[in-house]
Amino acid sequence: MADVDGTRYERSDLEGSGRTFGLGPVELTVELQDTGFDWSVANRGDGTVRIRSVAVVYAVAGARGPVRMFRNGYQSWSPTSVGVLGLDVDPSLRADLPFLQAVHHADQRRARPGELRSEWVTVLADGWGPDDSAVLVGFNGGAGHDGTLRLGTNALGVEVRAEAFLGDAELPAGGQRTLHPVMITEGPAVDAPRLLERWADRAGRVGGARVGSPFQVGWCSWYQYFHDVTEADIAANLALADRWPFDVFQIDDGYQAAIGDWLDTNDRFPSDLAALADSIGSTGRTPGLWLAPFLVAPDSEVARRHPDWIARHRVDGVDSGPLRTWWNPPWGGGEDGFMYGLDTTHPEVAGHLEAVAAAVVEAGFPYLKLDFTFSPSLDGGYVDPSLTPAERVRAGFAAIRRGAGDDTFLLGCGVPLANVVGLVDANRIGPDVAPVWALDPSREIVAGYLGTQPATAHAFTNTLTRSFLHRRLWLNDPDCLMLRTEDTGLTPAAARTWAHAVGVSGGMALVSDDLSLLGPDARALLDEVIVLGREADADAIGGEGARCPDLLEHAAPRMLASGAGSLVADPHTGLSRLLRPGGHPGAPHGEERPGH
Ligand code: 9PG
Repeated sequence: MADVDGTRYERSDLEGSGRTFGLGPVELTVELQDTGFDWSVANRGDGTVRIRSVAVVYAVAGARGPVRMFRNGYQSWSPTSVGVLGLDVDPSLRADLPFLQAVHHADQRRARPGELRSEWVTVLADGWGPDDSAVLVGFNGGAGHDGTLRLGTNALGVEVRAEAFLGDAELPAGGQRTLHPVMITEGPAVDAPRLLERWADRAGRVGGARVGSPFQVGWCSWYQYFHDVTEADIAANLALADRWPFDVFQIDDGYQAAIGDWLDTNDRFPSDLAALADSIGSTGRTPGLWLAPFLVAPDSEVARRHPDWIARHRVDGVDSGPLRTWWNPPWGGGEDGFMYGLDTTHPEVAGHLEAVAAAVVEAGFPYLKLDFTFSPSLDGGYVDPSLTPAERVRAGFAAIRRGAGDDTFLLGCGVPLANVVGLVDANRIGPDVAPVWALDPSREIVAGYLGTQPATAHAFTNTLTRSFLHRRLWLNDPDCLMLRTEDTGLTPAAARTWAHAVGVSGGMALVSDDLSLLGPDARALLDEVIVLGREADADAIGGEGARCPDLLEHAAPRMLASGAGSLVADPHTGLSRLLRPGGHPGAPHGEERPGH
C-alpha cells in the first residue's frame, strides 16, 4: 500500500506500467517491480522547485510482535544496531542539536516522535523465532541522493517510509530526476544477514564498487599521539617498524600547518611532505597521509585567500556567514575551534581538491585517509543549488579521485557511506576506538549520541553489524587495534576480544600504539589477527565473508563468524571466546581459546 499526500493506494492501483502522482507542480512516477520499485520525480510547473524529500509509504501488515529494525547509521562513526519500535527512540528526539544531527543522519532535522530511522538499507522483523519472517528495504545506490527508511505508526498500524532525501535540491521547470530504485525482499528472520548480503552484492554491482585492493596491514599515528604527534614520534616508530609486518605507515592528524593547508607542515614537522614520504618509502612501506579535505580553519591560508570557496550558512534565504560544519578546539583556527565547510559544488573548489590530491600523491603518499567528509552534506548555501547533499559529497570525492589517480588507495572516514561507492577503496565503518571498552552513560556529551563517542565497545558493535559490507562495497576498516598493555583501561581480555573481532571480520588490520611500549604478547596478538584476517578476507573475496548470525536478536549483537572462526562476546564486558574451525592447519592456539 502506498500513501501519497494523504491518499492511500493499494498494490493493485500501482501495478502495470508506472503510475504518476501529482503533488502540486511535482510529479512522482512509481513503477512496481517484482522486487521493489523504480521511481522518478519531475517538475511540471513553470518555476524552479526545491525538494527536501519524496517518499513511498508501505503499511506493515500482520506484525505479530514489536517490530525490530536494523538501523544502519548514516556515516562511518554512526552507531549501527537494532532498535525496537515503541521502545527505542531516535537520538535526534533527545538531542535537538541540528549541528550534530547533520553529522549522523541524512536529514539533520529531528525524526518524527516515535519514529526509528535507518539509512540506505534496513531489515524489519517481528520476531526472531524459526517461523518469523523479515523484510529488507534498501536503495540500490546513494550517489544521486540519500535514502532513509523511517519506521513509524499511523492510525491504521505500522508503516515504513522509503524516503529519497534530496536535501532541498532545486529542480528546474521541466526537469526530471531518476531516483535510486528501491529493493524489497523477504526471508526468514534468521536469514536477515543473508538478505543484507544480497542487497550489498547488488548495490556493489550497480555502484561499480572498488573491492580489489589487497588485505591491509599497517600503522597509524592517531591513537597514541593524537594532535600532538611530532616528526620525532614518526621517526622513532619507523625505526622500530622493521620488526613489524606493516605494509602501510600512515601519518594522521597533526602534521599539517592548518586544517585546509595540507601541503605545508607545522613546527613539529621540520621536514616537508616529500621528505616524510621518502623516509617511510625508503623502508619499503607505503606512506599514508590523513586529510580532512572538505574542512578549512577560518584562519587558514586557503580560507583567507578564497572566502568564496566556503559554503554559506543560509536559513530561509537569509545568509548569516560562512557555514560551520565541525567543531574541534585543538585545531585552533581563530573561531573557538569551529571549522568551515568547502563548497564542493564550486568549480574552483573541485579544481583545488584535485590539485591537492595530485600534490600529496606526487609528494609520495599513495594512501590517503579522507576524514570528516560528511561536511558538504550539511544544509546550507552552495553555488550549485541543484545538487543534493549526496551529490555534494560525491563531487568532492570525485575531484580527489581525479587528482589522486586510479592507483591511489582512498580510505573514507566520517563519510556518508552510501555516497562514495565506486570512488573509495575502503571505508571506516564504526566509531573511534579508545583505550577503554565501554563508557559510563554519565559521560554522554550530547543526549542520545553516547554511541558515537570513542570507545572500543562502540567500534566492536559496528564491526559486527556492518561486516556484510566488506568486499561488497569497499574494504571495511574497523579502526585500529589496541595492543598496548600500559596506560590503558582495556583489560587484556577486552583487547583480545577487539583484536579477534577485527581478525574474524577480515577487515583492515592497523596498529596505533607506540611500538617501543609493545612486547612479545602484543606482537603475537597482531600475528594472530593477521592469520585470522587473511583467512576471513580470502573467503570474503570468494563471496563468503564474515557474518553476524545474531544480528536481529539483541540491540548489540554478540557473534561474528567467518572461515577464520566464530567469536562470541559479551558486548558489555568485552569478554569473549573464539572457536577456530576444527583441525584447521595453523590454528594458533588449538580449538578453543577462552578470552578471559
Ligand atoms: C583525527 C581523528 C582520527 C580518527 C578519526 C577522527 O565525533 N567526534 O567528535 C569525533 C572526533 C574525532 C574523530 C571521530 C569522531 O576521529 O575517526 O581515526 O583520524 O579523526 O582527528
